Amino acid sequence: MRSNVTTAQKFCTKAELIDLLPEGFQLLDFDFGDLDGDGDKDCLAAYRLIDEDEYSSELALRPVIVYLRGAGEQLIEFSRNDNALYCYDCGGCIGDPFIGISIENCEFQISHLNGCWFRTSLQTTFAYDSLISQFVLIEHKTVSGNVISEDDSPIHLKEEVIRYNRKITFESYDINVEMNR
Ligand SMILES: [Ca+2]
Repeated sequence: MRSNVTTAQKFCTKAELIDLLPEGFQLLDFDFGDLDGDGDKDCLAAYRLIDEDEYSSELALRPVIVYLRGAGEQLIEFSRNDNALYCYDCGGCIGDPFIGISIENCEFQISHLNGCWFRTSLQTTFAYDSLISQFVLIEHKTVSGNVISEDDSPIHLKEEVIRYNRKITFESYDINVEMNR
């Protein structure tokens, strides 16, 4: 009987995550779920600087951290990326393009939305690769189009999915580099 599962899951609360806050940062979003397929709930968290507005956007770090549930039932930082989120004013008319992060079926997603009349939503998906014990880029999915019709014609949105070959690790991923290739 895996008694540790029940014990671990009862700690999956925001309070548990607050104890892990990097100094100087506050939570943007978080989610709990099994990321590495061992049945124990792990955590994904996105952060912003507490005084973010006092920094120029290119210097304002927005880390995303993967925490895996260790043998001692505690969350342990496994992987960090400071370049997986767009900057706080990179969303065009929308301003802050960050939508959220989520965990589903041992994968996790980072979602953005930017633009004005022409808007693009972007969902970036990573998954755990047990061969290299790293999270790797799986997919970029964009949905874009004019969201305001000038002549009452139907709004047409274009969906595009780019699949990756698991060679880009989460830690090495840079959203600005990959989206400008
Ligand atoms: Ca797990």
